Amino acid sequence: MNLTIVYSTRQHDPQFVEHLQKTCSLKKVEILAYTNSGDQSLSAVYNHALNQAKNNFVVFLHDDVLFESHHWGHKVIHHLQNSECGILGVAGTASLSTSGVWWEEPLKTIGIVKHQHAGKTWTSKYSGDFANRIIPAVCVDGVFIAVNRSKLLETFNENLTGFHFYDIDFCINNNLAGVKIGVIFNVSLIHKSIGQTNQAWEYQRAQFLATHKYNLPCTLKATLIFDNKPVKLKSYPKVSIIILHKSQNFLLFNCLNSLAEKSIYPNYEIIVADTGSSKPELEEIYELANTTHMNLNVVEFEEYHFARINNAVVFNHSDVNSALILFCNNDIELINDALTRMVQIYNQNQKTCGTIGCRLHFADDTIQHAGIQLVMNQEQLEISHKGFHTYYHFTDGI
Ligand SMILES: [Mn+2]
Repeated sequence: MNLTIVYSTRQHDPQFVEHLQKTCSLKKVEILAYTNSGDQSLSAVYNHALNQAKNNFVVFLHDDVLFESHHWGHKVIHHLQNSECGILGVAGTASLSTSGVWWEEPLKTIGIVKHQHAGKTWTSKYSGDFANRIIPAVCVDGVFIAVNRSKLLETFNENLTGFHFYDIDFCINNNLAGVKIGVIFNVSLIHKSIGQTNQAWEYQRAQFLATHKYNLPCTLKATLIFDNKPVKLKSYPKVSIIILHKSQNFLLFNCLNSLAEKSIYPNYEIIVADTGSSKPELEEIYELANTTHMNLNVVEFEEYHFARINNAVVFNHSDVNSALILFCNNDIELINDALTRMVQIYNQNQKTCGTIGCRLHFADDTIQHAGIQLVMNQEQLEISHKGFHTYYHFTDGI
């Protein structure tokens, strides 16, 4: 399996061809360089290339990029071969708003690209880094577009003149036709441009919107990204799991079920601190405590005071042999073995870390927080939820 690389340029530059050959690390790569001073639109050039390319996998590039990673050709081929995607990019979004500007909804953008301009290099983090994963998108930026020709259902739109919006239009048309699109992270490139918009860009944005007015916004749901590989530890210190509860038993039962289903942690006790459930509700909880294989105890309190009750359970009701305490709300469900993973982090960082949390998602799979962050904002210390309401603004963990 091989790759065809396509780009359009104003002036032929043999050094760029050499750079592509060297960094993609594919001996038999086909490079189609089109010298075009502007008389042909990019859509026309790219459609021509789609017909000319010898290979099924084709990469469309700007001529102002530098690759940082070697073997990127192999990585792209691997992604295209092993995924459902017809189109891959390095930057894009899971939601294109009615403006047609893909970076306009920062909560839903995806990808990491370096930029270089006037001697400065900086990194645009449109999301966290997802290493070898592909994150689903509705469109990707034209700086780098890799396609699986046999999966494409639409070509580039030649009604779009010029050099802008050909990429977004191509993606949206394919996406609407059912082609899967994604962003990859293991191909690292520097774009020698700041991506500034201009009059031509505005003109073509208007052209694009005239066609796609009724297709926007075009939005995907957030996808839950998590690791599910079983984790084995050298030691399993005892954990006391403390859950405050009042009524709404379905929440507690879903929480406990998820723990039973997802976690293989062998050494824990659960203490449900009830703060005023009704008698029948309490009976249900006691019945569960008596029948479950989980090590579950119930303690009843007359009042509801989150801090005081947690303290009381820690000091008066938890096993003195417990090394660790997990304070857990009743309205969460585990999606993987977060308990074992948190203990793993504890085991690895015992000397430096006293408190460990895990990433929390809302029910719509967006992020509630990927940790709580403290930021000095001028003279003020601010506390906030890292990644709040974003799709992918967190870094994939262990
Ligand atoms: Mn460019």
